[in-house]
Amino acid sequence: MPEHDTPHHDSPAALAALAGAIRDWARELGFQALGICATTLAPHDRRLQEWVDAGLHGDMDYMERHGEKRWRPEALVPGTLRLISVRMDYRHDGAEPLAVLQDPERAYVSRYALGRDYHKLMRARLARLAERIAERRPGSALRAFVDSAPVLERGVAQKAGLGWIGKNTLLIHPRAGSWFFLGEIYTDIPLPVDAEFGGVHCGSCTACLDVCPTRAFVAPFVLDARRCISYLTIELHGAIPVELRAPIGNRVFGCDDCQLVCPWNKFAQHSGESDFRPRHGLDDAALVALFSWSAEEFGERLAGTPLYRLGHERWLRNLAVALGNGPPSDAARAALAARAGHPSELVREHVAWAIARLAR
Ligand code: B12
Ligand code: SF4
Repeated sequence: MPEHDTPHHDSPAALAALAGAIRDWARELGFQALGICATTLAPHDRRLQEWVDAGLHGDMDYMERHGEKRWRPEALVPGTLRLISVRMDYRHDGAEPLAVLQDPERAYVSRYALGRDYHKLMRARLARLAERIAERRPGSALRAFVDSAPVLERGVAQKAGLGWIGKNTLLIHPRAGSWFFLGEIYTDIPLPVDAEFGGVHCGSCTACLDVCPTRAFVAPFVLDARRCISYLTIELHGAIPVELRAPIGNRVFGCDDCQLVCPWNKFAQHSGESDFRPRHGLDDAALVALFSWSAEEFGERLAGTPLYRLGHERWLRNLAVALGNGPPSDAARAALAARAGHPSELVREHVAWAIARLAR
């Protein structure tokens, strides 16, 4: 019987062979990198705690709710010995981001959100990877996560050798930049671990800190989520603070500025994943056109994309802010006037703000 058919034979050679096979399967499933680490996440545990204690997470209560489950993988999934971290690139060809950002009549949707929701795609792929591992080693515990609140994904990825955490707090790899998603499998298989990624290679560069439209970085490596446009346009449920509306510009869902200026992103690979291709011209759409979508059109067009969970009301909130930041064209004024009596107080207030801005 060949060695790989003796699943519970945990000799170092058998485990090394299994780790090699897992890397091959991951590549076949469309992941660009995979690393393995043990369950100790220091110093990321302490930093997370400091971040939450300082209240920098805003209304994202789930950041504090999970307590030690976030930094102690064994507390989240008892019996966990190893964390398998994977990377999937998402940047696609399409409209040039800077050209869209510089055109105040267009809507900037962050590049990760233009195609199919990555949670679904990556979770399905990770489930397939877990199945293949279980076929080779029946009885193994394998649990997949993608962007799950209880997992400290960037810390795990750094420990597993996938890159360093940059001053913009994103995970960066010297040959891949930061335009990628992360996912994990927690397992009880004592696989050989990879070397953690050594060093922080941002040098004296502060491009990301300087470009941030809302000055959201408290210090290098520390983000005040409450000021980040990604938080304001995606996570925040209520009104966008008035003083932060103008710097949002035409960013209607998320923000990429601190990635667009990062010199390491010159080396980012474009994704070959057809599911991440922009849908409905979202990479370069006119604000007025998107603002005219009814709730039904919003639902039909955006189902299956990350934008869907925003809901029509917050979609209109964000678009109203962007229209208020744009030129006072007749089309923008008419579009806003048509929504001035919207049933939602949230929408009405942002529309009124935008109308007042354009009247100045
Ligand atoms: C909450 C959250 C947000 C919040 C808060 C972001 C933040 N920086 O914390 C908001 C809504 C603002 C956000 C925005 C975005 N997010 Co987000 N987000 C998350 C989530 C769910 C948790 C992040 C978290 O734990 N934050 C808490 C802080 C403390 O942790 P951290 O940011 O990792 O911080 C580390 C460093 O700051 C470092 N650190 C702290 N102090 C110091 C000091 C020194 C000296 C050093 C070296 C390090 C250091 O240690 C911390 C712990 O490791 C993760 C998924 C997950 N479960 O992990 C996705 C995730 C981080 N987001 C992701 C993405 C893509 C984005 C956006 C690019 C989306 C967009 N285009 O709008 C932006 C980027 C904004 C930014 N600059 O971070 C990806 C990042 C991929 C990557 N390459 O890094 C993730 C991993 C989701 C995924 N599965 O792919 N996000
Ligand atoms: S995503 Fe935009 S708003 Fe958020 S920290 Fe980066 S540059 Fe600032």
